[in-house]
Amino acid sequence: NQLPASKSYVKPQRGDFFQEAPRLENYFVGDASLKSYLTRLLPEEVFGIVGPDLLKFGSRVGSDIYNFGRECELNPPTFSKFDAWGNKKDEIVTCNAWKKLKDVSAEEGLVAIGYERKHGEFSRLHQIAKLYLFSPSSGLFSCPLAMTDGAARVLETIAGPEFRDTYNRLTTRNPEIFWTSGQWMTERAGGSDVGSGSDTYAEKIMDDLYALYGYKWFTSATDSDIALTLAREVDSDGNYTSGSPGLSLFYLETRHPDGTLNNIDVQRLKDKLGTKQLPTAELLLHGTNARLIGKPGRGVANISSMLTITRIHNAIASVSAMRRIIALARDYATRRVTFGKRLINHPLHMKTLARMEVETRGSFSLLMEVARLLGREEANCATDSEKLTLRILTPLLKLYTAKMCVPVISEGLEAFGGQGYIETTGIPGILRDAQVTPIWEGATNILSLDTLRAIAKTKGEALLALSERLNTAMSNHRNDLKGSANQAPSRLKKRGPFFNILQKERANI
Ligand code: UCC
Ligand code: FAD
Repeated sequence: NQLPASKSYVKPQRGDFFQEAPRLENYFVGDASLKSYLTRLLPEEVFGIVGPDLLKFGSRVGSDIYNFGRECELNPPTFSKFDAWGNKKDEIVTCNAWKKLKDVSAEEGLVAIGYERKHGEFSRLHQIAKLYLFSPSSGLFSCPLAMTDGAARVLETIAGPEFRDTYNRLTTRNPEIFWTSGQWMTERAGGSDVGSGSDTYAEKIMDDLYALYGYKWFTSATDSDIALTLAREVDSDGNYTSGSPGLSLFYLETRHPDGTLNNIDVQRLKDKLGTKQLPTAELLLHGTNARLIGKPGRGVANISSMLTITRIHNAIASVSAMRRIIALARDYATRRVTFGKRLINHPLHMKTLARMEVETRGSFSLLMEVARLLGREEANCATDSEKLTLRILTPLLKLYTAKMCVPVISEGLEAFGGQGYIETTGIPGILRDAQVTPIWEGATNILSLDTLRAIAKTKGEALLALSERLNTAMSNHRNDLKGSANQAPSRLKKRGPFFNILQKERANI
């Protein structure tokens, strides 16, 4: 064989082919299920306000907010125990983008919308739709927001008027005064079994003012302004009640008015598999000033209303991460060519994406149903049956969406081939962060047991309410399917291969 005269192919070269990256434009515009759900569920006048807000926000979560989130991923928090001269400073340093995300969260009303209740029973739907757009771009600022929302609910429903100023700070749109909250429940001996595991003691100083002594094993968003926590009251003779009935709920501010820590030693930052953007620390409380909230000994029951909210936020994180990776994978499928055609034209690839889509849409519907019910409960217009359904669906929503998001996101990562494994694409972080959702806010088995608790506490009424709701949904769904089967095949075809495969998948389940 003779080499051609030019020998151009033997010179070193990078080649002419560069793969186009996946692109997303406006996240609200691109999310067909979110748009169609809100159009269907919200009254026209409410959609007239919510729609434009989400449209504007859908663009931000793809631009400045996305960039802040990436900056948080690339500049994780650091911890510095001492200053150069050996003085203890216990400083958790977060990047500027993390601080900006706090301001954005206030300005956009990401907690406030749920409490202003401008749209009555639909306010939670507005807030949760907005958080759903925010979460995958948020650099995990979604985590402090979840706990802030939960704390606001506790202060609104259980705490007295002396906590009004704090409540206002948690629910404000003014970044200058906006505060976030932590939720410190877990200790070394027990994250699930909090009643047996809690070894934090509360010594009364006077009235409702206490000093807390203990070691909190996991505290996320440790840079928060306040925290709700559990501790065991000890009397002057050192007596206390063990187990869950001995636990009370306490409110604390993490810093004294002069800016120093409120008798809290930061021991270290956790070295985690994911959620690296988020500071999670171990804390030693040595006389931390705190105030009792609610009745003594009702700590677990009182913090449960916080758990209801944070578990719904957990589901927002799980479902929106699934949605994000599918959106990216779908776009990529229009840009990546293999075996002579774009991925979107390989039926097997599209079937893989369609399976993910079905799982995500199911999870999304469950999330929105819970959001709808929560909004109705808080606007005092939920029926008894709706309240019971909300109680039983909340643990089911959390456990199911968290469990499903890990395999769905793993599959989504594979849809990018080797590029899905490359850090700078931003895709690996989605999988890493998903793995925490089945663990925190109650591991899956604990949520299964909470479902049984909901059934037992209501003497089976919650299960009955859910089964009635499911029967109605199933019969509506059967009618919908009948309706779509009657559609002209040519109309289905026009919607493209993705839609056709989705229809088949729907028929299979
Ligand atoms: O992980 C955490 C933060 C992570 C960072 C934030 C992520 C935000 C979301 C993501 C966004 C990106 S904080 C730690 C979370 N920890 C947990 O979730 C704890 C998991 N363990 C449990 O849930 C357990 O089931 C316990 C602690 C509740 C079990 O305690 P007990 O004392 O053994 O439970 P009891 O005796 O059954 O219940 C005590 C009382 C009862 O009320 P009464 O006395 O009136 O009968 C229960 O009905 O508490 C009530 N209760 C509830 N009420 C218990 N659970 C609930 C509930 N879910 N709803 C209503
Ligand atoms: P365990 O309770 O020891 O559970 C271990 C396993 O046993 C789990 O799979 C569980 O499902 C199973 N199990 C336990 N009991 C039962 C049972 N009765 N039946 C069947 N199975 C059971 N906590 C906070 O309070 N505040 C925070 O800010 C916070 N941030 C966190 C951040 C991260 C990144 C992580 C990973 C955790 C965080 N946590 C936080 C702690 C988290 O809430 C706990 O890890 C979680 O609740 C589980 O508790 P545990 O680790 O003690 O596990």
